[in-house]
Amino acid sequence: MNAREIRQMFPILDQEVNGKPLVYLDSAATSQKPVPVIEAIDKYYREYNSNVHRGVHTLGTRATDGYEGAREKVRKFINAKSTEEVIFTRGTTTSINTVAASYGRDNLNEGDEIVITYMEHHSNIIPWQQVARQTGATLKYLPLQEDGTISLEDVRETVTSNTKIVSIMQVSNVLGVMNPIKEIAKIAHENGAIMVVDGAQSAPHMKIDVQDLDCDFLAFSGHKMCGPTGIGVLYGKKKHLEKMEPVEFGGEMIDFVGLYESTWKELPWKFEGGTPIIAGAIGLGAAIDFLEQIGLDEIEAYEHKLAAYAMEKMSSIDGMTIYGPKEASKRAGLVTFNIDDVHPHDVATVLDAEGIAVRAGHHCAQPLMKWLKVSATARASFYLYNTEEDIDKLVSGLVKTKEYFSDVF
Ligand code: 7TS
Repeated sequence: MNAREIRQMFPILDQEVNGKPLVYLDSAATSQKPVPVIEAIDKYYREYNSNVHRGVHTLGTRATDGYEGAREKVRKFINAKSTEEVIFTRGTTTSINTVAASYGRDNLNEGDEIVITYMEHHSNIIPWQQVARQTGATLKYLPLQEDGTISLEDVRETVTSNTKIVSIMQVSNVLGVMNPIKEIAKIAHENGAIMVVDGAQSAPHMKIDVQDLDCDFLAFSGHKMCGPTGIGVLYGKKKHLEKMEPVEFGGEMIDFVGLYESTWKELPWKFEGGTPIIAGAIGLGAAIDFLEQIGLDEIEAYEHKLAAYAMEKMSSIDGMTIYGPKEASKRAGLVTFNIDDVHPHDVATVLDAEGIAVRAGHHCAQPLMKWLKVSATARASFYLYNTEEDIDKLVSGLVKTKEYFSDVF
């Protein structure tokens, strides 16, 4: 399938916005959904909507098979050893909060350190701030190189025998950098720490092998990888998950409930209190099938090509500042930028009038904005359905933005 054929599988893209064909360049915020994912969810609700893990009736069994079948698809997708290590959550945010509130709370003490970086998304900062406050542990920030990349030398200096948790994003949602997670995990382990990976921006775009990375936990969201909102994954090594306490208590996650004490189900269900996200999981399973049919390596290579093309075209615009590494080979498929002194919200507004959707703001990364010494930026992010033509339209839109604001001021 080429990009044009892929694009046709996303019905939402076939529309006009403000009288112009839609150019969707905000997939880092959320991706669009292809027909097979929409149909899988539709089919579940039309044909076998039922609660899971409880009844013997036929619809209940079909729903349970769909839900647990999706778990096996996720297991294969990230090469986890067992489905016991795959927990369905609401998304990356919930997954990281679960690790912090359970593993963090039980394993951190005064004097222990949690290492994160300046480039993290708020959902990989605040849960650690909270658990640091509760346990007396200290939050330490790994410095960034001038171009926003991480140096392993800095990792070796920052991670010490006091470090208990290292939590880092695999791909930055602002700088587009791809971090050397496997190497960082090795350094973390040499120091007796665990490695938590925020995979929100990597899982949709590249092959992930949790055994090869040797990470202890991995968090990602379905909605950024062609799946529905409201579903995500927490992968954890069984040896950790087995010892961890659930953070939500109630139906579904229990084995025996007494008047004053209760016991939990085995993995992974002890972490899935309440009626689970059944349609979401089934939709995520369909998204994984879709991405694998195209091929994650192919998607990654295609997005690198788009990023290189965008970097080349965009940097030729006068007054353009692009954040993150200049070399396209170090970047994933997104470009964060500012143009002259135009406020990024104004950039996004002018582009929207041209039918082009980009994100403007702090991208839930205020510490990184501070590090970049800006209050906000604009960002164009690409996915498998974007084409060079989309980037050409973005570049024309940016030239128009410049002209518009040079006329105003
Ligand atoms: N981590 C990273 C690296 C992210 O990019 C995001 C969302 C999250 C965590 C949170 O994911 P959620 O699904 O739990 O919300 N990033 C963005 C973004 O860049 N623009 O909008 C959402």
